[in-house]
Amino acid sequence: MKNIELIEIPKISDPRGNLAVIEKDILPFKIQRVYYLFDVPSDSYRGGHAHKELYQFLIPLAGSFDVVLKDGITEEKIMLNKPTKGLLIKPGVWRELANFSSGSVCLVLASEVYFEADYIRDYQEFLSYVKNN
Ligand code: T46
Repeated sequence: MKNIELIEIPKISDPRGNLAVIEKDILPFKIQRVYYLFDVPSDSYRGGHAHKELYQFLIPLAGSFDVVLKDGITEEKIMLNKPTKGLLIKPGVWRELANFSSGSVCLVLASEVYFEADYIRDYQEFLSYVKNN
């Protein structure tokens, strides 16, 4: 699917513990906001929306979870389970997050501050939006 990309985060291996680093060239946007999902019950479902302008980079800092992605034509499910592999989601992609493992943490780097008007939270509205854009 276009508008999504799995990106490897450079890692510095060390017997004292590994270090992964995200510098500005890795992402196609300037980070304006950072948030994270934690203490997520395993039967919980998050997302269920798309964004009009927002770029986001999701990193499974701990544990694992599934991300279902829809662009109005195709659908893809990606399991994120490595803190050195993140998922870039560009605008116009519906996302649903589920199957969170115990203790999982999802870190999100975002291109804009929080702005509710950027969300499309209705799936039918999303389908019309992608058809017309
Ligand atoms: C996304 C997935 C991966 C804020 O006040 N500021 C924020 O930065 C965010 C992200 C949320 N909120 C408020 C809005 C809602 O009242 O927190 C509440 C929960 O947000 P939401 O239901 O959108 O949470 P998720 O986990 O379903 O979705 C979030 C992001 O909103 C979304 O952009 O892609 O994580």
